[in-house]
Amino acid sequence: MENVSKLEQERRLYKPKLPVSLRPGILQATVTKGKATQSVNDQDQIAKLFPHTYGQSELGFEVGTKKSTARALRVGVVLSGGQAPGGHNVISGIFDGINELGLESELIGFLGGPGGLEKGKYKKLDSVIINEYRNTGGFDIIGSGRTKLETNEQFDLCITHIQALSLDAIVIIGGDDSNTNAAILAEYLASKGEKCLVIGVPKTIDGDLKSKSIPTSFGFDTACKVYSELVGNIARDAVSAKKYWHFIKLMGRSASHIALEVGLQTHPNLTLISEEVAHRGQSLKNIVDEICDIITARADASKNYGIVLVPEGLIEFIPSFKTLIGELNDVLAHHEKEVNAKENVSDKIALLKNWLKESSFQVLNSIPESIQTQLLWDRDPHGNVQVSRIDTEMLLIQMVEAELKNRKSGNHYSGSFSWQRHFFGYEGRCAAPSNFDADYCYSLGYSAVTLILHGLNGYMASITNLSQGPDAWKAGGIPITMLMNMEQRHGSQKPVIQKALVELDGPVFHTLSANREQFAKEDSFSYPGPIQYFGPSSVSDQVTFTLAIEGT
Ligand code: FBP
Repeated sequence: MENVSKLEQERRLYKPKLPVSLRPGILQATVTKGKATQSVNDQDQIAKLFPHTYGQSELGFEVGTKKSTARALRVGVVLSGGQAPGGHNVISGIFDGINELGLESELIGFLGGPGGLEKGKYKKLDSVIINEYRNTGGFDIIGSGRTKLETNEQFDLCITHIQALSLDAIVIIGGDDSNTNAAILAEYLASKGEKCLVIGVPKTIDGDLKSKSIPTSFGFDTACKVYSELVGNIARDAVSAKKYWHFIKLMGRSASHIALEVGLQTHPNLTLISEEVAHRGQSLKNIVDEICDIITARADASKNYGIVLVPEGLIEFIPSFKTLIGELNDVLAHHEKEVNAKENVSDKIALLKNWLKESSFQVLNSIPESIQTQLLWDRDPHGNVQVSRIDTEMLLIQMVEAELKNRKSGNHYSGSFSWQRHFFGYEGRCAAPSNFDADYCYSLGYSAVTLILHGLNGYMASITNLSQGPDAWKAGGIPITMLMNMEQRHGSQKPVIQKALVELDGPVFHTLSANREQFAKEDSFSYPGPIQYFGPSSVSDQVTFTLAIEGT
């Protein structure tokens, strides 16, 4: 039986669009220098840690009057961290880009993420392989992983493989943590006098790798469109059956950009935004009360159904939980073995009492055992709690149920409450990239090659003006260090890329908050339907509300 779906067969023929400055070819592109840059915070410390790569200028590409000299390139590529739609197009952009420079150019794909670079596991990517993966979702062309490159031993192993393969450059396609890896590797190679360059590409469905020069990370567009289709379908079911409250957790480890975007696309009765919870200093009880107020008001209007969107990272933004998780991270960094040696959760909690502050211990003690267990699960290699495995929506449902019972006994609520829970995350991460992501990713791949051709190290490929369509896109690059600051990780201060959270005084959040009352009371759901890859451009080339509202 045929393995390649009809859609994939058609999509393989799609020719992604490039920014105007790269259309005549990479050799025709010139680089214009902007101002020297600084890190977002902790400038002195970051400058000291990155003496070779700190303070470089922002760059833009223009169409030049004469061509640069062609020079075949040997480039290694790494897919790092969580999957995001469009990764294969970054790789096909790099492949086509280096092939413009000479037939002896070669693209080496390191297998299974940064670990592949460390262990020297790779495969050569030729046109047969690349053509199979054009415009497809997933990272399966070479696989991905979350290994953190941080020790000199790891970097020295990378150098051995870089030298053996005579690589001119490595492109690391990743999120904030992976691009932090890229910046550190770039600095290390430069400090050792290695000629190999390191270029980053902004990936993550979470949308939190973002700045003025990086209007969005790739994958956010497609993932949000998939989740919005699903949430819209559920809303239509809710309004048809009129019997369930649906609690839908949406992926996005930390920032609530996905929940906000999906909220704008579908108009649920409540879209929780973690950053707002933190800003208002809300407790879990405050959030539950807010949900119950909406449920009660709708029950009074005979509407015992609705939709609540819960951002995946919510729990980490509730101030008391934030403190608890911060303390747990530090404690586990030093005492993980002792804690894991205890078999049952109650023994682990009793042991943790020795190291946690009393207030944090009380918070941990107040939550169901299932959530306690999930909070203690291993951190990822970058020290993050695995929030995708915490049943926050279930915790809310249980607490809402209890509160509504209370209200009923006091005659403050007369409705009926039946619930359904959902978690949408992995469903969207590997979808076939939308036209936007297909074009954006291919252009990022091309931009990465342009940066390499011009000998730039420690840069991230960047495309701006994204809301205006490829004819108006501006390609270039920014030094990765300009996105960095110092943060507490694994129990000590580390240089990392600062996550871009939802701005509560920004126009995107304002659009949601201006419509909240109406969304809560009425059935003003919107049904975006599935991603359209063909057909009228008004539908198939739509950008996210986030990009359109920000106009970036
Ligand atoms: P990146 O930051 O690497 O892009 O990963 C994002 C993400 O999809 C988060 O939204 C989610 O919390 C996490 O990955 C899940 O991790 P895993 O793939 O290890 O289950």
